[in-house]
Amino acid sequence: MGSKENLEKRTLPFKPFIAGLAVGIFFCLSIVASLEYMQQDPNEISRYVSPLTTTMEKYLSEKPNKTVSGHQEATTAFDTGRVIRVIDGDTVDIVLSGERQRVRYIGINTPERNEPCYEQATQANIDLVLGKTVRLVKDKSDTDRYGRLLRYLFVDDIFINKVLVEQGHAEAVLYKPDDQYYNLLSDLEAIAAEAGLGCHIFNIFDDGDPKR
Ligand SMILES: [Ca+2]
Repeated sequence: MGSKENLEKRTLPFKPFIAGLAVGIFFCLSIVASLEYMQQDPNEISRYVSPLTTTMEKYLSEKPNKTVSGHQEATTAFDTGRVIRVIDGDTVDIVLSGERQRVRYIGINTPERNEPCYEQATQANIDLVLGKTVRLVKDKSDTDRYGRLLRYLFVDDIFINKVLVEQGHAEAVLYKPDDQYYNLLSDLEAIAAEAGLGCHIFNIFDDGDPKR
């Protein structure tokens, strides 16, 4: 009797330990088994993950679309017309829906009629757009005080305002509030000035008088 009681007293503290160990082993085996199972069958993982992924993809794909369509409303609200006359480096006449409209390029300025390099800048503009179909893209303003349309011009993928600055035939000018490309155009003007391209040799772009 005495020895049996002693045996029970000795084994009693081990019972919770053994039970805990068994539970622990069971959990470890369950995790290992489920990991192996998932590794073996990737489709099984995707079956659980895909509803979440699909929701996320849907959300992500919807979100940029919303932004893009908002962006498109702002930047692709464009007209397409044909350039019938070039006035100077930054102004043209365009036929839009059968109507003749004068268009002033935004973000840039080219020399006026009485200034050096007027002929070259005008010729550069003629070479780029005369007789061509152009896309007219608005920034924020529609027209200036002279009733001219204020626009960025594109011939296919060629951004005309930008090319004129790159060539050194135009300077970048911030006509508020139309500032969408001002930083880009400023950087390109600095590069053209550094290279002494186009009109920069006449030093006419730093007079602080960016006339329209
Ligand atoms: Ca001008």
